[in-house]
Amino acid sequence: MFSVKNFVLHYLLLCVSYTCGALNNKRFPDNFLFGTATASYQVEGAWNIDGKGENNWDKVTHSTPSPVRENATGDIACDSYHKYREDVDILKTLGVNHYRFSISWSRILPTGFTNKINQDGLAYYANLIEELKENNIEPVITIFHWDTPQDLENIGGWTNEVIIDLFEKYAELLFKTYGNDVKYWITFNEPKQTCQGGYGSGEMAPVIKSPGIGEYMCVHNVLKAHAKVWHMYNDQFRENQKGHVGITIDTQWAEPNSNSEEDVQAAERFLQFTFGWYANPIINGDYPEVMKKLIADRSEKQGFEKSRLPVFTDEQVEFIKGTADFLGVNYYTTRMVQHTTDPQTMVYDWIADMEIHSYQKDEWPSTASNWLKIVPWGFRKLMNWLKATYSDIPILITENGVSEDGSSLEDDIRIYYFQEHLSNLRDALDDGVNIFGYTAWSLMDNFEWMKGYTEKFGIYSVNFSSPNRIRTPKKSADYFKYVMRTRCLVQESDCVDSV
Ligand code: PNW
Repeated sequence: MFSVKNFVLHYLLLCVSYTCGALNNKRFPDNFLFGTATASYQVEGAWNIDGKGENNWDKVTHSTPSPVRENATGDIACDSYHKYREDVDILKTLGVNHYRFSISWSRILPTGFTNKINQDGLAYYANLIEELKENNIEPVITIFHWDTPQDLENIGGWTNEVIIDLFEKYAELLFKTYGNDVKYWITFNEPKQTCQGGYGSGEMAPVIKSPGIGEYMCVHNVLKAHAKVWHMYNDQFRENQKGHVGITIDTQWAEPNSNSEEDVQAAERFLQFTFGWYANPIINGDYPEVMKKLIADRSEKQGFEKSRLPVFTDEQVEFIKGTADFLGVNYYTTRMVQHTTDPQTMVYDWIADMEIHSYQKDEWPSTASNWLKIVPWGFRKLMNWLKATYSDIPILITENGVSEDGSSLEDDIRIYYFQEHLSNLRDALDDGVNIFGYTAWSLMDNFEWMKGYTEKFGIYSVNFSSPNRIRTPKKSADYFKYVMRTRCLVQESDCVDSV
């Protein structure tokens, strides 16, 4: 169990195994939010219960052959649909300030349209919100975390612009129903995964492979939908509900491979293509110049009549500009980026369009997820890049975490990951970055998309073979609890108050 003595010992041991910097010993400010996150498809289960409609992840996980590891599905997952009270109890035990979860569109609107409103679905989230509020936990709600109603997916999903108005109607229903109790709304979680994964590389639902075309069409619609929802909230709800509407974007930090001008520019290009693709329109009104130019040039060489990157009209630029009250940021890992000598001019997809080469260093510790090497300093660098690039927009860290294979509840690697990342985050606060909260991914082990249940991100473990999905704290839950209580990363006698 967790004790200060164990903690010191433990940290020293971890430092033998991994490279440790000195941890920042300043307390986090009193008003800084700490929480944990989940997403509807990953935890709820009850995929066809009480009137929920089918969505794209139901469809993909039920297809044969299934693209998901071990043919796993989210049919039951953590069964949070039935066990939400227990989830809130756990959150209370941890002592978090907020809980980030997402709403399943097809649980509320089974067809995606407002022709049919599922009252049981509405009641589920009302109960969850009430339970959270009673325990003084602030709900932070993601409106869309990748689960598109299948009826809409059938007609092209996010590549068909009809979805924009339907998404607005869905969001309007959420604001009307829950808005008095919700201060933080996130329109989309990681449009890169929805769009590049869903319609570009085909590695995520709906598993459409249309590289260089599909992902750009998808993002164009996502950005318009985001802006419509922000304006609708701003015009109709903000005055009474006084909440904040943002979007969550993920990126790895891009570290230049050398300080040559070419590598530095390549790393900046990576960030503009990965983060700026969404953040630049939302903050400044349009896609990053470097993206517009490169994709237009490459499209021309490839024989396209116009750029594969769709163009916003002046009116759309004005409409999309300034539509985030805060940025949600998901950070997990870092890549080294260098200038490429092979720009693959005739290949069209988002990765080739960047014209870079990237890799991760062998010496960076890795985990159960092959893409996730542990690079805590990348977090601080990313925070400083965001401040420099988007002039002090408020930032909420909406995800940060690490996986293991579930073989032990002694998840030292996760404690190490949290300590080092939170320390870098605390450094970023010292650097003057405007960060108001941190959300760990994830509250509990859950359906990790195409990896099924083989990669565990939870600070609570879930026994997926027990009928009632028993939750058990891992060792990191104790550390997390300690940080929530003390707002400090090191042993209490070494903590200093923040000024
Ligand atoms: C996030 N990357 O996805 C998602 O929002 C979660 O639903 C998911 O469970 C979690 O991360 C862990 O995978 C990401 O390559 C997937 O940097 C990949 C990356 C980042 C986030």
